[in-house]
Amino acid sequence: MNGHGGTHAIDAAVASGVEHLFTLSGAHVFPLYDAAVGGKESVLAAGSPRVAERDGPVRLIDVRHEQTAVFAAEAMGKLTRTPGFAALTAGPGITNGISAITGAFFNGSPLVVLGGRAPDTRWGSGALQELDQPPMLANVTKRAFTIHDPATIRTQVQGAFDLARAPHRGPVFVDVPMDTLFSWSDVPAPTLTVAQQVAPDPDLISAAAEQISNSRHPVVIIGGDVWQGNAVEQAQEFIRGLGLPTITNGMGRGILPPTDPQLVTRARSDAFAHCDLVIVIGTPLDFRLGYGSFGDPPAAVLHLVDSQSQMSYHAPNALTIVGDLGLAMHAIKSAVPRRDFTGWCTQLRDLSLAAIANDHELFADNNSPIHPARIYGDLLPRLTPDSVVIGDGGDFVSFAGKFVEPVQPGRWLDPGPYGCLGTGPGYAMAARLVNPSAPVFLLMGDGAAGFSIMDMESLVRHQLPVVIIIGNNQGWALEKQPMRFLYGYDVIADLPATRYDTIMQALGGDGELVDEAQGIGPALDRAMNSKLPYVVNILTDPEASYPRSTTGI
Ligand SMILES: Cc1ncc(C[n+]2csc(CCOP(=O)(O)OP(=O)(O)O)c2C)c(N)n1
Ligand SMILES: [Mg+2]
Repeated sequence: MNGHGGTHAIDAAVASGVEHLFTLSGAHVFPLYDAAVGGKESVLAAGSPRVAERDGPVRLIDVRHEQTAVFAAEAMGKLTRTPGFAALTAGPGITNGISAITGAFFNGSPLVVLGGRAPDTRWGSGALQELDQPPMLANVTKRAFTIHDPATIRTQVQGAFDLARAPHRGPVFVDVPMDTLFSWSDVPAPTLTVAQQVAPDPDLISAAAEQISNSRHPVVIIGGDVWQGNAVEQAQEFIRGLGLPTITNGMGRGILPPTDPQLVTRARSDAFAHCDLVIVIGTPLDFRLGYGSFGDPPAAVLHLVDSQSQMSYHAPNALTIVGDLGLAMHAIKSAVPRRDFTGWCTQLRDLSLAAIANDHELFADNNSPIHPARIYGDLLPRLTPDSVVIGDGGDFVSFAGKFVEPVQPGRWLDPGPYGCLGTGPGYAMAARLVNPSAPVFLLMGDGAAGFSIMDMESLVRHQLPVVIIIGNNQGWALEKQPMRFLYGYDVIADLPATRYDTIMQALGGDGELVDEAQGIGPALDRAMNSKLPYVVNILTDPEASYPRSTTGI
């Protein structure tokens, strides 16, 4: 193909299944935009720039802050299991995207970020935004590199996409000097490489099968790599075939529906206190899982990971199996002789159902001020099986994680272990683009809302209606309560009762304030029926904190 660097980069993206490019305009990456819309003739034929942006070979979605471009691209990778794609202009465009790239790195989300770069011909002379960016990204990507030869853009960008989608998935950063990206070259498209599935070690499979057959109280934890690795069916067969009680986290949520008798997420502390084996599949043994230490004396741990980089060396008791998660689960299931864990599983399921039944008191509480949990009393009955729920915030999102149990995988998005506030509008943008007709609910803390509030305008501009529920407790509750606990007082934790709903109206969307419990349901209905992004700004009790048992430290 003959073209400038943008043409070759976009061609590689399209060959990798990319349909959207998230960005904020910068001259260093203009050739990408030119290729995404199909050049000047296509823009003229489209009749308007907005139509051309939408209907080109790759749809251009422009935002108001680069972090939103990367959050949206990351969410594309999370939801579609195809690498997301963002372009950031040189220097500040790229540094603005670093937190979001880091989040993708922690989440193992497939993502390619293409950065602009000052021209090679001027390098060292002090060109605008001249900065050697890959060293800044090296620590938070699978690979960060520069392409200097226009004739290699096609293959090297293709390589970036192949690497991002190979286990263990994650972000790849590549920058291209302006003179290289604007140069023309004629190169053939390379052949696509398909990552080989790594078969797990058969001896370790036998050892794992023996561990399961010898255990009395095993429990399974399913994490996001099971979803990313396309191993949902194998996970369901493994869990159901062996009758194992199961807890889900991150993008693993929804792999078992709430009605499944094996799902015991709400009995998690009882399960960990009394189990003798924890089978952790596709998620690290990090702070969310007590660093891999469950109960006292600690239970044995079987850890299935998709690549060497995911081994947790701090958990010496763990038997770790590296390889394709689907292959590993299938092989272990076939090797375990018939065991009956029904009694143990039923015990945990009953505890789980009892915890869920207990929620109803808070769900029906009509006292003033509104308890944050009360919102779910009206939200849960409105969630359809295809609804996507996104959390961005502190305590408010912990409540969401507790109460919302997705019916299908790929319908729940949280920021993950990096915990960066401000993911919301970007994640919502991707969720709406991927699911044009499913309801999308974005749950935000009032503090979180401030990080990316201007990108609510991007939702309006791109006609992406989303129901945005702000749990407005007038402060940073997740920091306020720990500070009180440690010092007996708190500072810098209070915020005003800001009218985020009228901000949304000013940005072209719609919204309303809710300050009494009976108003929540009707407001949600109006939001869901609106054809616009809609903020339901709910004033909640500043003193009602999430009953937290882990600190993350
Ligand atoms: C970018 C970023 N800055 C700061 C923090 C620290 N932090 C974690 S939770 C939290 C409070 C969030 O407040 P809000 O979104 O209003 O939710 P609430 O806890 O009040 O429900 C803060 C400041 C963070 N995780 N990410
Ligand atoms: Mg708050």
